[in-house]
Amino acid sequence: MSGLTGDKGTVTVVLGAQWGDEGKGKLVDILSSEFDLCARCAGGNNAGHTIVAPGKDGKPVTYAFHLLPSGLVNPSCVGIIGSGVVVHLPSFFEELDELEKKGLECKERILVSDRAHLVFDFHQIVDGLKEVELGGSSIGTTKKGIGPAYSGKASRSGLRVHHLFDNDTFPEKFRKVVEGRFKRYGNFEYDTEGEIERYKGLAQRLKPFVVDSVAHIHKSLSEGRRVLVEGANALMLDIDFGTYPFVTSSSTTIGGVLTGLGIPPRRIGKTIGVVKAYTTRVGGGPFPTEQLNDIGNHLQEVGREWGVTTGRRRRTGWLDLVVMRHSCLVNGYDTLNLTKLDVLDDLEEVKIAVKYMVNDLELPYFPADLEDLSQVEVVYVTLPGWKTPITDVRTFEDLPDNCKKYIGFIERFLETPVEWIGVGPGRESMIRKT
Ligand code: 2SA
Ligand code: GDP
Ligand code: MG
Repeated sequence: MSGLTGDKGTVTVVLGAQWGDEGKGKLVDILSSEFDLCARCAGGNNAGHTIVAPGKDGKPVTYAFHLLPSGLVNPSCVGIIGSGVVVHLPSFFEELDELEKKGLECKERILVSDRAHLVFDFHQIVDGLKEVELGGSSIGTTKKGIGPAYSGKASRSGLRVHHLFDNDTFPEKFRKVVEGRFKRYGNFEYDTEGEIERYKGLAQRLKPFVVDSVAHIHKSLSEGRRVLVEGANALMLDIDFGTYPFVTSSSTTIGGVLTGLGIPPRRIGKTIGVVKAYTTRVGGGPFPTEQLNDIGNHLQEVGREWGVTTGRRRRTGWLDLVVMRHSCLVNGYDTLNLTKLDVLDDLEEVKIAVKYMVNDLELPYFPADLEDLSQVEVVYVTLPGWKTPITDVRTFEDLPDNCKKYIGFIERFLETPVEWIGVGPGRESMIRKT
């Protein structure tokens, strides 16, 4: 395939446009054959990307990525974990081992930023304790310690990868941070000294992977290497632009690509938004088009909507173009990848949310205040279904007419072209509409 990369010296970015699990990993996997470096810029092992690709014997293998970039499925692509990511080292090594067990040799192809913040087990314990404290209004986090690690970073008490290599100061810094958490949450069970010892070993294991990621990415770009950025989580989970506080704790939008990798805006060549043909959300928080009915169950079952990291059932609903318009404003997608269109195959009709009304007045923008959001009445357009299986379709022209109409409606409403159309989980089940 040609024309998949942006201009020379720029990065191509893949971002989740809704509440996550749109199928970013699959697009990243497909694109990565054209790229030399695949970077993660935000989040941690809360993310979950499923890739179905041929293994060494040609049979399909399902890979689950959490912290590592999905581009690693391509054997000539190097993965890099940027400085905006938070890294839980035991999980990092577990994931590497798991991938190697599945026949994916990637130990020589993964780099970790020396500026990335570390997630420790105590962050995960605190994540759980915070959720308990919130009771009925808990966020529904993945309990991977993401929020506590980012709050440590923002309050300038976090520990970064490079801190691991200073044997004289690391133990004292570590004890101090744990003490702070004990003060706040009580003396939860935690073997501080045991962890300090464990991290001596982990630091030695990590050493060969560590780089100055800012220097590495800029050098790669100046040498003409092509860089792909894999977004984790998604716009509506962004700490600033999502449904706060029901969000994750990082910048999951285009801004997070710049701050998470240390690149200037002119380095962004192309931004692709990944949007599911319907909507899902894991965890708590508002979801205006949620369908707590047979339609919702159908989308859940047919779409196999279970979390990759926690196995939780994902909530489901109709495609929401009010959300998508907000998403397009913030991220400025050049093109879209509409995924899981095949999941709608059996439906008589398909609905798309196009307006939020309050007291008979249309809200001009996606509201910041969840109180306002809880009062909206959603206005839908209804389009006829196509009632035809599309998983084996490989060209846009061969899609059923009603399916093309569904895509055309989205493109016109968002004034953004759909470049890719997902019609099944496998690598081959993707149509490129040029
Ligand atoms: P956290 O753990 O602090 O980042 O959780 C905060 C909110 O962010 C949501 N979140 C996610 N939503 C969708 N997918 C995610 N990744 C996994 C997947 C999720 C899983 O790919 O399936 O396995 O459950 C993800 N990670 C975080 C989370 O639900 C909270 O609403
Ligand atoms: P990500 O977090 O955005 O990478 O998405 P996930 O991997 O968490 O969830 C997407 C799920 O949908 C995965 O199980 C994919 O294998 C699957 N998937 C991706 N694209 C398609 C598609 O076009 N059709 C179908 N049926 N499944 C898809
Ligand atoms: Mg996911």
